[in-house]
Amino acid sequence: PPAAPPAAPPAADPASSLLVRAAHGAPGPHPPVWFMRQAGRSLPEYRALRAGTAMLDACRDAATITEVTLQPVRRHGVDAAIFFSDIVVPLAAIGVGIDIVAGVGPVVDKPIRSVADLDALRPLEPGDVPYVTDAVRALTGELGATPVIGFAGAPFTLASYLIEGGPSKDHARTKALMHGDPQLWHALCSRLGAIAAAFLRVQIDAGAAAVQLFDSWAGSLSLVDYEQFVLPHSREVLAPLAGTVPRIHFGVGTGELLAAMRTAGADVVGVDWRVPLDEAARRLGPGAVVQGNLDPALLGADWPVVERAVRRVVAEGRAAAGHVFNLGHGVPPTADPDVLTRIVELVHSLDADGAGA
Ligand code: 1CP
Repeated sequence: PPAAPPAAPPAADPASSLLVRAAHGAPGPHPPVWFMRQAGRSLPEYRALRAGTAMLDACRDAATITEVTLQPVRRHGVDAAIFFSDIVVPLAAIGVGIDIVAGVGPVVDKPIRSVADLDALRPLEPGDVPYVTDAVRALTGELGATPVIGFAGAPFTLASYLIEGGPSKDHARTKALMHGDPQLWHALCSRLGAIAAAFLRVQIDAGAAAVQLFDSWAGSLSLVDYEQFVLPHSREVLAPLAGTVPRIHFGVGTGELLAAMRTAGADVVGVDWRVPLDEAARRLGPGAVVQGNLDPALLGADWPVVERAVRRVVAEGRAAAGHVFNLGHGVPPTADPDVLTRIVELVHSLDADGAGA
């Protein structure tokens, strides 16, 4: 009979990665680093691959998702891969009329204005997004010890696109509906929360080692409104995932909401560039782990300016129980990819505890 194959070496395990350890507040040699929107338009290899393919079509093809997700890991040596998709992908997958228009963002055919419109939002089943399962599986196989971060849009941010019909600066219709018809608002957000939770589950079941819930536009709300209208629904998404993988929760302009967002069930709270990480740690309270928060606009400055700012962010992050280095929001399309690579190298040279840095 043929000789038995040699025992496979133990699989490298993302559960012991820098990212997962930092999320649990465990010490590491240096902060893990990844960038929101690292997979995307700042990379020439992304633009080449995407040429002629609509965004949502790219998000429905497992081979494309896998390649685009890997591109920034290969190029920059980041400590995590963010799954290439979009927050509206699960909505499109259940048949909501939505497209991602180049240069605009998500655009909805028939904005939600009444209870009858909720019929469009049926629950998401894993079979609705087979390309997500396939791509996460392929990625965890390719990446070994490097974690794949799954993500979803939080109920408020998804609701804002569905109600406004597209991107909005003031979220006026969203706030009018929230206050004017709280019953419809809560019914809408319950459905969106279930969809987001199911989308995260699919990614975790396929091997994602961490998840991020993006409530990008929650910073447009007062704390009182956030606590009454949004937090319960974000909690419905994150709380059931306790004990699975680390949960990161992020929004822009959320300085007033940080402590509340932590109580949604976040192991790591993302902070934009407006609040220094030591102040964020103070607002969050003991044991908090932070992610952030280099101002993306600084990527366009001369390297000595970038270097000083990166060192400051890492130093301020030491005030928290753990720190995942990131930008305060996504990589701008105009960013020079070489600057991102240099930032990764710099962060990797800095001690997490400050002893030798
Ligand atoms: O054709 C293109 O390349 C379109 C640009 C693009 C890309 C690359 C969009 C349209 N989405 C994405 C990918 C994407 N979207 C990722 C994966 C890549 C990565 O992070 O490396 C992620 C995590 C998202 C999530 C997303 N989509 C958020 C939350 C993150 C954030 O930036 O706050 C939001 C708000 C969206 C909506 C969206 N999709 C696309 C755009 C331009 C927008 C924002 C529109 C607006 O201003 O409201």
